[in-house]
Amino acid sequence: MKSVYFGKVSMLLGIASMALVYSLTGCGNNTQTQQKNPADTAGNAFDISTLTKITDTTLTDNKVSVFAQDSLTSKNETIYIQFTDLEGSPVTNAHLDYDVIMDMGMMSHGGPYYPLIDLGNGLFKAEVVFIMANMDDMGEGWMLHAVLNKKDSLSFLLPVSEAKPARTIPVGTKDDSQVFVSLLLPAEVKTGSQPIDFTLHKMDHNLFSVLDGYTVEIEPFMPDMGHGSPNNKTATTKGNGRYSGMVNFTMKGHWKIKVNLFKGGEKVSQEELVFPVEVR
Ligand SMILES: [Cu+2]
Repeated sequence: MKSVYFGKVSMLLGIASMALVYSLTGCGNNTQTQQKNPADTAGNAFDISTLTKITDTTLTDNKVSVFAQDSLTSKNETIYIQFTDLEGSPVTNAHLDYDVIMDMGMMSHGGPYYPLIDLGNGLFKAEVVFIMANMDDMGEGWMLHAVLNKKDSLSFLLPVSEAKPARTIPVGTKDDSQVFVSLLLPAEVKTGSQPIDFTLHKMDHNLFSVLDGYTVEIEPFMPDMGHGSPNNKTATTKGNGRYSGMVNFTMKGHWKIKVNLFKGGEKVSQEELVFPVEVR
């Protein structure tokens, strides 16, 4: 399996070389614009009371707060951005653009992120893949840049710690060089057959684009007991870099999921990825 240490070093080398082509003025040109999502806006107003506030800032007339399900770690994360007036009432007509940058001191780089979804009531949903954790004494770390109503520019420092166990792992591939494979399962799951989702993004200099057309082959096994499980289903493309399959955990305990990328029936990932999962 891939050692975390070597994964980091190779990622840093890749990032150092792409720093040469990165400029701070260039980061605005791939800013994602918001989308309306009928599925998210059709139901009742989204309840943010169960979320954790990560950070906030106050403008002349508005307050902008950033929420997440829990703390942020180095994986595919969903972030919520809320606009209110100074009294806390939602600002319903806000327009928002955003991007993410990691400031590592000597250099900066981006990461994959999806277009914003407008949940209504001044609330927006962003999905970001933090490809590494903030590192002590190396720059400011991850920052979320938001532009409100095409004029007010805001920057939020995001505390991103290391995901344990790893949920986003880089791997070399035959055609697409470095690919970030993100497993969307939490660290702990229940027994039984359940959906297993991944996102795939390729890194091309400082651009991170979604990667479709692969299949993600999964093989769960229990290292302590020397067995796997039947009736697993390879994750196949759903578009937008998203893949979905089925995984079957037949008993409680420590499981690992071996993951390989295939394209046109051929294995194209240069090494097998291993994602630990605790089944309770
Ligand atoms: Cu970094």
